[in-house]
Amino acid sequence: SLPLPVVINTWPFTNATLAAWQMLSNNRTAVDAVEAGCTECELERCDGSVGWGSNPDEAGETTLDAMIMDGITHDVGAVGAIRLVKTAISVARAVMERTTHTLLVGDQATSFAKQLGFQISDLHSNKSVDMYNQWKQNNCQPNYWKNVVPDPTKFCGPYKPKPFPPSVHQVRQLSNDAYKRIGGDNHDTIGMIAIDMQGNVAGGTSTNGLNHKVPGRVGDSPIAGAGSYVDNEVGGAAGTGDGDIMMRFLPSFYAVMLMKTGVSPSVATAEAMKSIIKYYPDFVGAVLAVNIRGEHGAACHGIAQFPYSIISPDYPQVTVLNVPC
Ligand code: SD4
Repeated sequence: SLPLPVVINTWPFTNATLAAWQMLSNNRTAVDAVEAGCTECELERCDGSVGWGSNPDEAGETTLDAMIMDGITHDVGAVGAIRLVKTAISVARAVMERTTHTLLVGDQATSFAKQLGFQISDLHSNKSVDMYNQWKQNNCQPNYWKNVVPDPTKFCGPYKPKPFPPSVHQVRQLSNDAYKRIGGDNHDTIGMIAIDMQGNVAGGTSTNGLNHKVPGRVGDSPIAGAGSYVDNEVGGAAGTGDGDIMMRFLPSFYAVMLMKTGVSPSVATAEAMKSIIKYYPDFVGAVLAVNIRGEHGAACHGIAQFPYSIISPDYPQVTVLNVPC
């Protein structure tokens, strides 16, 4: 018997896995499953890295990135840095199903959601306000800037270009600081792949991005091929980690294309990681993949191990598998 249907997702976000599984068990589609799973994380605010009320940007606001991809049609819908809407994955699905576009961003993504009847809500929480205030008290470390200096009269920005280009070493130092904030306990984005009873594949992601990001920043998560990618004839992949780096390599696309040539999910994800590490040896992140035979695997870098959640006929109880990095 085929080890299908299957749901796999990043991190030990097992309630999300179960919410997606519930859909598949009721003979709903892979797209329904991915939306339900990512919604669960958005409402639960998985690890503070998904959904509202955490990881405010430099202006203190939480904004969300999400995408969904349908393996049957190859349609994609996504939102980048959407404001004031909690259910980013459902807005992404609306972009896919109610427009011929792929990605809407910022305020205009909010207006789109509003037109379709999505609730407009404040995405601040006590936690995000505390995080923001703490960052300001800590002199507003310009975590994601390089080659700039803070205005001395106003340390919390705006930032000015540095008079001279910094050395390669200084740039690397800045990047290292950014990496440190992503690893460790700061778990990430949900990235999920579901394959339904009919063997159709869907993928999706949802995240609030990175703490103190520059306002307007969009990460890898809503970018097809970066945050997630599926091909109904092959399988799917999804990523988590330092999205500013990941989106330069399209690791999900790369892993799926390797699987298409017959490579196993474990090897395909390892190769996708290698392509990043070659240029960014301090990269922190992970990619997981599953093929349409239900074989799965993941690869990671910069953390001790990467846990991912799975449920399928082979794992009838939701299970967290740990991949050493
Ligand atoms: C991003 N990849 O926005 C996402 C978030 C994440 O560690 O996974 N953070 O870069």
